[in-house]
Amino acid sequence: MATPSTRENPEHRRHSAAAPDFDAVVVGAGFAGLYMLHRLREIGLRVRVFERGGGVGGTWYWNRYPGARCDTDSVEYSYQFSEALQQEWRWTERFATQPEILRYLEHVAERFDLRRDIRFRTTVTEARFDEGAGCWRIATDDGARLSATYCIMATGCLSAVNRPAFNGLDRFAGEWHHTGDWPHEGVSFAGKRVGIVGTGSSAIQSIPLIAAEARHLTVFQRQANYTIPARNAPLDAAKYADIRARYGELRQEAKQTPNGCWWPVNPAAADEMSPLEQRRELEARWEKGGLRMYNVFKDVLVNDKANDIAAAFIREKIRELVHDPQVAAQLSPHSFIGCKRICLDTDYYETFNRPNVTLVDISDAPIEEITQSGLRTGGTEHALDTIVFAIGFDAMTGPLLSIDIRGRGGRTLKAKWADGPRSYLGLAMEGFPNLFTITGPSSPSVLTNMVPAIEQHVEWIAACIDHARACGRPCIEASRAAEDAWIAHHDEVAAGTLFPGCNSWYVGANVAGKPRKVTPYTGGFPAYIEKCEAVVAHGYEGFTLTAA
Ligand code: N01
Repeated sequence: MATPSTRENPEHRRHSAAAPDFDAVVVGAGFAGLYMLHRLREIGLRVRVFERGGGVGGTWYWNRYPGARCDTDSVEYSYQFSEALQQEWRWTERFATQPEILRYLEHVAERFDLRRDIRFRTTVTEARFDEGAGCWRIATDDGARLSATYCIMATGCLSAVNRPAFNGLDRFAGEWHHTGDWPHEGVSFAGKRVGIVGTGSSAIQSIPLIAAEARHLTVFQRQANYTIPARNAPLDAAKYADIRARYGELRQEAKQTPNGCWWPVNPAAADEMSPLEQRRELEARWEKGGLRMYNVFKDVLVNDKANDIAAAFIREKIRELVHDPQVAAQLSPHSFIGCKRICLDTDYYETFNRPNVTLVDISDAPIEEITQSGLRTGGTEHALDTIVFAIGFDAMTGPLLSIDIRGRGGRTLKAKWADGPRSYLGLAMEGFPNLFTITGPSSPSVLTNMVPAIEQHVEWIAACIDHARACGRPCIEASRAAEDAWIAHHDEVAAGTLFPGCNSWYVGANVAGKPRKVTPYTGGFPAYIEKCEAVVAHGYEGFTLTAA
């Protein structure tokens, strides 16, 4: 089918006072955008989705680096809104690889016929609320201009790449890549001297695979991270059949846990256990693998003494696994465990026993510059053919602030968030009517299993829009008082945890100049769901619904 010319295409004309072009615009076609489109269609809305990538998948479209895989069990990191989908899809491994998750999302897009409403390779650059017309005016990088009553940001929490800003990068003669924007054709490391900057999840997953292929790998570490063996394996057929038989019940159980996951939560605080009981609990969780170390003691994330016990246990494991005591010491983190995202690995610490791997501690000697033939730190130049930047993301607020969003009176989101993000439940904001954020700042988002968190938001937003339209008051806006109260509660809960005490992307510490603030809600998934449900039960308490 021929593409309509600019003149014929309604998305390329500026709109006047006529009815909006669409009922809703959704930005992003990852887990959140796909399900949002599906739900909005179900309630009868005309929807346009814009997606920057050339296909669906969001984070799973871009993060194609070696070893990329999910750190949440595949049987849980998947949609539950469709029992048929849940029954027909077959995961192959405990932790799915990026290609498998991408295949899953492509399957979802096909199965629910979603692609016809998605415009790919199109970045939304502006979203402005037109108070006169009561709609959002959207602009894209390919010149499209259109209007919609509702604007829903399904932009993801980790989709704005932290671009390398090192002096001299432009004169580097070799090749360089960012893990979050990896070439689709792959990268060959054979025979190469490779440097990797960063030791977060992306680096920890890719380092063992790059080391196995490269001539030499140099790892530049600023802060060491805690990582637990993933213990990935093919899914056991009998266990998987049992899960599928009880999927609904298990999903409900997960929603009762702070992280929205099936892993067992220890009901005991560390000081309610003997040293032997603590040890057994730690060993069991280390042996089982996965992120269950988050719940090893009830108080591990709020009590520094409990946290010290878990942290010391991991440091002991590092000393057992890494042959060189000096390297083991450098790999041992000194921060609280869990206040930076715990990583999962396959043979990460063991990789530092290889003769072709060198660890360079840059905690006291930041990278000075990239040279034509490598990288200089601490006055020493390291000769490199390829540099991998595994330096993470401008998390949670970055994807939203990369769009010029303007609410009532032309007020920018950037101005509203100058001292850190403010929102009612991470769903909506005062001054920005009919704008919703899926897993936005101040919702549990990255501290829970993302897919159920996304589904809960999508369903809440769809029900809210449906209600607003049905009662003839389609314009819905969070009140300043409700937003203030939520942020006060959010900040108070966060202050009672260990999260403020770490330089992590949860607090924005990894991006220069970003206001420091614990951004995800730390009160747990059940408390959050309860609050969202109470808001609805009290007639959308904290929101104002108006006719225009
Ligand atoms: O990014 P990160 P990531 N000079 O921010 C270092 C999710 N994820 O892409 O710790 C030198 O964690 C930085 O150092 P420091 C998961 O939620 C999930 O690895 O800030 N170093 C750090 O070591 C994860 O938490 C999965 O001192 C610099 C590293 O780069 C999140 O994404 C897989 C630097 C960045 O680590 C982000 O993970 C992968 C500089 N200028 C990711 N700037 C799965 O589910 C930064 N660093 C499997």
